Amino acid sequence: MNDCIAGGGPERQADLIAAISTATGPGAVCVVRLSGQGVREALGCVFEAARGPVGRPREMVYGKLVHPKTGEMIDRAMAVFFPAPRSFTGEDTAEIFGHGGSTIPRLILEAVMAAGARLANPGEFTQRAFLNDRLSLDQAEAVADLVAAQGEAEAALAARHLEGALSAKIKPLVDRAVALQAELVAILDFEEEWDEGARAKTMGALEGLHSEIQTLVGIGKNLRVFRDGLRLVLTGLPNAGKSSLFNALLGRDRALVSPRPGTTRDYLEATVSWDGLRVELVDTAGLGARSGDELEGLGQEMALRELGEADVIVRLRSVTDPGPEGTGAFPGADKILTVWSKADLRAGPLPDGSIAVSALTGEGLGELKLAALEKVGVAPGLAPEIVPNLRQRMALEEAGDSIGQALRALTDLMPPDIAALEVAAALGSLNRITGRAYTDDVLAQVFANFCVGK
Ligand SMILES: Nc1nc2c(ncn2[C@@H]2O[C@H](COP(=O)(O)OP(=O)(O)OP(=O)(O)O)[C@@H](O)[C@H]2O)c(=O)[nH]1
Ligand SMILES: [Mg+2]
Repeated sequence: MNDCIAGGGPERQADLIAAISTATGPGAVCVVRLSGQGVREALGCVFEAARGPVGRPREMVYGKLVHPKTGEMIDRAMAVFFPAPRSFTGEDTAEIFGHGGSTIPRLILEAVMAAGARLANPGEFTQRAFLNDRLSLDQAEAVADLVAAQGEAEAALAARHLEGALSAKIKPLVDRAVALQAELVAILDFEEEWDEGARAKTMGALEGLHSEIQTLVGIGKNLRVFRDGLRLVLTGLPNAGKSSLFNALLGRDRALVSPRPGTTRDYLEATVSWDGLRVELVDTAGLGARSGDELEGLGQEMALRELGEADVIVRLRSVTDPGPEGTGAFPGADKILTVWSKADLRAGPLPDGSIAVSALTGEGLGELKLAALEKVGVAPGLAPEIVPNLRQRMALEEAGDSIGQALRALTDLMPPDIAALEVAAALGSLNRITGRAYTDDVLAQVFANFCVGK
């Protein structure tokens, strides 16, 4: 048995952490990851390579895993060592590939902890990668998004952010803010030379910067569905065919359908994928004249609440019983997409530009999807390069506000150092996005969303 106290290694490495990086439960293989000071020693304590030593850089080795204290064999496994700085965290790192399931991963983890590691906090590997400059903060967030992605659109977006697409947009804005700030500070010494023309030029540059920041804010707001998915709520009179359409869009009979009005009481949710985009379909109780039935009333209240949560409200009007034309009582008028239902029963033509669907024949379902996506600004095939998340968007909004203040200061003919201070504030906000400037609070907020082992 080896002498098993991990330690040594370059000064700059943080303490040794370990975690199971794969999901628990049935699975052929698990990965236990280690990072920090003493990785190589700890690996030597738990892993007996079949041939040659373990710990040659980036070389996968086959061998036997043993508990360092008892010497008991745990598993046959593979292990690989990544020396600092060319590793995910930038520190010495190792990965052990053992068998999966509910027990072996835990035993491997216990063994590496007996060899001197402590259990990693959520996101601690990625946090170290950020602190060691392996990733920017927006890239670190993309790691979590990639793991959490539900559907191809979310995954593709996270992959682009991981490649640094957002940093690439922020960097030139930062450069321009730096230049503008320097210019405004320099003017202090030559204020007499700062004539109307020079002032107008600086203001033009600030306006350009402001509008680009606003564009990114707008993308974050308008294309939010690429991160959060789209919540589509079906509403209409009782019997309008909501549950039938819900089933047709889902491709299976999930909701009860009957010719009796007031069939649906509780709301029903189901997730589908449209063009890789996650769509939450919600079927609700019909809205309309109440029969006085208590449950019907409760169902309608619930339906109204759901309308408030919707990104798109599909309001069905049956061709056989359309009810009133207006949408007066509905909250969220701008989210409403009016759609004719039971199109197979129509007697004559419908008004121009109407969307008509039939749950029975499947007519119009494709059109309905396109129109719903268009309602939230998603054109067919749209794959946005970036969509700032809420944290990033708030920082962008703050940056935009500061640039706006700088412009106001110059418009009001205040001294240029006032504007310079505002530009500096904007710079701070922009730098928070990529993590060039950060506080412990921001790190805690970002990495709280991670799982252990990432
Ligand atoms: N011909 C035809 N009948 C339909 C279509 N959609 C629904 N129906 C019929 O209309 C009746 C009501 O359908 P539902 O889907 O239960 O309507 P709903 O809007 O969910 O009704 P409530 O839950 O009671 O508010 C049922 O008898 C359905 O078979 C359609 O596209 N074509
Ligand atoms: Mg129903």
